[in-house]
Amino acid sequence: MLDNHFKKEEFKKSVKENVKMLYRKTIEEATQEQVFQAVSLAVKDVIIDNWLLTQKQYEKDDPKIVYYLSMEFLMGRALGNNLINLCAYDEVKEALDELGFDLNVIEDQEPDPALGNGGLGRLAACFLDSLTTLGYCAYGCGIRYHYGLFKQKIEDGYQVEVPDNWLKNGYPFELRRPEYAKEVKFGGYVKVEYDPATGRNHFIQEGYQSVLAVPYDMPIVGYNNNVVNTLRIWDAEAINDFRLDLFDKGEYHKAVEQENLAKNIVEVLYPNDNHYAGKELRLKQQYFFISASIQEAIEKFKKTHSDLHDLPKKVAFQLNDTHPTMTVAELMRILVDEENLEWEDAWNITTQTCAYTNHTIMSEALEKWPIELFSRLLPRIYQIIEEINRRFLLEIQQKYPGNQEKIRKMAIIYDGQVKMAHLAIAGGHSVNGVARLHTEILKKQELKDFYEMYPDKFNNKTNGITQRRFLLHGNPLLASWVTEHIGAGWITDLSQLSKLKVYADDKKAQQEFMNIKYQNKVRLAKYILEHNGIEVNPNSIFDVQVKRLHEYKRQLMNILHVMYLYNKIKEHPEMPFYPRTFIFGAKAAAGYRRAKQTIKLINAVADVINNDKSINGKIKVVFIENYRVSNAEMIFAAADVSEQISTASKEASGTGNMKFMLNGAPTIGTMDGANVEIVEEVGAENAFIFGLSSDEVINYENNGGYDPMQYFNNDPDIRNVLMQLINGTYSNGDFNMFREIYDSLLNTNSSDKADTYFILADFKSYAAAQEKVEEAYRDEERWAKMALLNTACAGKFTSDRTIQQYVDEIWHLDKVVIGK
Ligand code: CRA
Repeated sequence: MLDNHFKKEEFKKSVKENVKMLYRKTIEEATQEQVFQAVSLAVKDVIIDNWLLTQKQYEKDDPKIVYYLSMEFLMGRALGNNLINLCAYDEVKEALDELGFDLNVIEDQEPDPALGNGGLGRLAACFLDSLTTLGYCAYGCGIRYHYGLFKQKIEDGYQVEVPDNWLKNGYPFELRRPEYAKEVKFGGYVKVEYDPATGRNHFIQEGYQSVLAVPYDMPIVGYNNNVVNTLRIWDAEAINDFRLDLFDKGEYHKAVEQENLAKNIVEVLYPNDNHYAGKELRLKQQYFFISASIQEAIEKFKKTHSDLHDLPKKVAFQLNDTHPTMTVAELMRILVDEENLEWEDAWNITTQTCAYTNHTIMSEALEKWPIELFSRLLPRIYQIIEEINRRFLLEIQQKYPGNQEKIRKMAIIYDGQVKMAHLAIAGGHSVNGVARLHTEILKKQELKDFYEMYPDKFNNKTNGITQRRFLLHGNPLLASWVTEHIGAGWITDLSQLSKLKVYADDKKAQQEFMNIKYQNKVRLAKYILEHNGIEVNPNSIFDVQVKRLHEYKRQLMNILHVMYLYNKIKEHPEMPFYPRTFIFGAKAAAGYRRAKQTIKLINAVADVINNDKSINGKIKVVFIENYRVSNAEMIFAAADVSEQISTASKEASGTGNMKFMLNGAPTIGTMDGANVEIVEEVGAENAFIFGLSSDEVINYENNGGYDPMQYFNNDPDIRNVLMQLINGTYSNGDFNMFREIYDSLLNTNSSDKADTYFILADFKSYAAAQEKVEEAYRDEERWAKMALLNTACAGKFTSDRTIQQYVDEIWHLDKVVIGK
């Protein structure tokens, strides 16, 4: 084992030295941001030694490698997390104290690398943490967007997007690796040349434009094991030689175009969660990072192996949703066109190497590219997909002779479109969903035909989260308390949390647990006061819904319920009511109008209720601006109630639900996604479940929907709340501000379906569940027990468990020990 521990004096010296070298300043003169840079470099120095050691060990052991291919990695800040995983957090905190700096403030200087939208991107980040902590050889492969997900400002209650220039001051943890640059080609045409010597056709792309993909590596530090893996994100640069060549030929225009291609391609992350926008630039981004990553993987493999038929023994490609599905065709291109393998051999290698994770059944998220666009941008890749499709259709016909319906539903190319999910399923050996219910819906509904044809490919991998970030770093008080009671084993083996169950009825433990929750609420209240100017009462129930804003997640139902409660309090001021703070945090995709209106509604309701003195602060509504990984850690730690209220069947898994549970917040939710498994672990008596089941929802959908009007007509409470959307109550008399939301629920003047997400159908059972929450919270002992049991039963939801299942059932990786 390498002694990676921080010798305090040495570390202080190195920080001062860095400040001097970087800024020509003494540490006393340096700004907090400059100290952040200096500290990060000192930490990186330690990490790099382990990074090198890990590399050496990999060279020696030659383990199988998984490449986790993803358009998104929502890493969150690195400094604090790296210190946690190096087990050096306390030492560094002390060292900085002695230098006159506060580690928390230094951590706050780091931009929050937001190279992802929501759950899918954050899952990728948790997976890298777990892969490394478990000692597996893994690369994350993605894109170095120059602008990550926009920063959210709230102005007059509306969301305003501000560009996230996260690289502005330089990012200390990345390393540029120009020696691994790759050329990626777009456009042009394919020339076919017959080679009489081999009797084979050769396919040569000509007249193309190209960009240079330049990798930047970020270290992924394993917990206390000296393993450091790599997140490799690709930047784009113009290919200079080629440009000069064009200038010579007088093709100025083409040269400039090539420069622009490089500039545009990695400029910005598309801000859509669970939604496919069909933009040409997005397709370019996909091929760009896949081509570079696959070229690199093959090159690396060939350095130490001579036979490409062995690729599946040494390499696994995991496709994080369909965004990286180009992998299948690019690998075929390299094997057939460049390595001269026979098609059948190449196909066997490809399908044994690739595996696909599905993250959604939302139809608007399905990637279908128009043939015209695809074949123009990627002419050779398109030809290869045509051939894959041709052979796939033959297979279908063999299995289901004469069944045109199967062809129509399963073809990879159909109706002028390339269907990426179908390519991902045909081109790999594994298809997995991200929670048990989701996988079952895939098998029975969305991917039924594929499941019938390839039952063995389908499997479930319920998502997980890393406890290192979301408990050890995010909730230090609770983390210490847990360690005091059951030892530190939970940090790498979360199932040990179950040892806390014996404390569920222990008065002292309950009090300590709730006291920690209270302190975390005070911490969040302070943040809210500083950032929102709203004073909240830490003795009120903190009821929290933080996640992307999406209609299916039903933030609208939550705020309508707040309106309903407010009406009740106004009508019956004497009725008992336990004070509640409803906390929201959510970004809406920049072009998602309905979602943005919902943000405005939440803020409008907050304005009215928070300023109504007559209700004595019984309800407060807070919309936390710019919800992101860094403030999420603090929010989960402070939550009493976890809102997981998606329309059943729509939320594939959810991962926020697990972070709340781990931090001791019971769930109010529907039987959707991983909520089902959460309830299974913690017991129905320790959660608040309501609403239609997924079967009921799917049943309605398959039979033409349902009629929300009946609820409007028969339920005066619902009617009142809906009327308030159009009578100016929350809009200073403006009847139109929330008209569209009202219409979406009832559709009085259109033939479109109304209330597609069953808000009115679930409203009353939601309200009833919320009453149960209040009742349970009033009983202090009962609540403490529930909260404690949520933490105690969260063991299943570590991403360490998820990753071990991927390893055992899909990737079959070898464990590596450093210094062995
Ligand atoms: N939006 C699902 O909706 C799931 C994550 C990670 C999502 C979540 O329920 O927890 O993936 N799907 O598996 C998605 O991005 C393209 O589909 C998500 O983050």
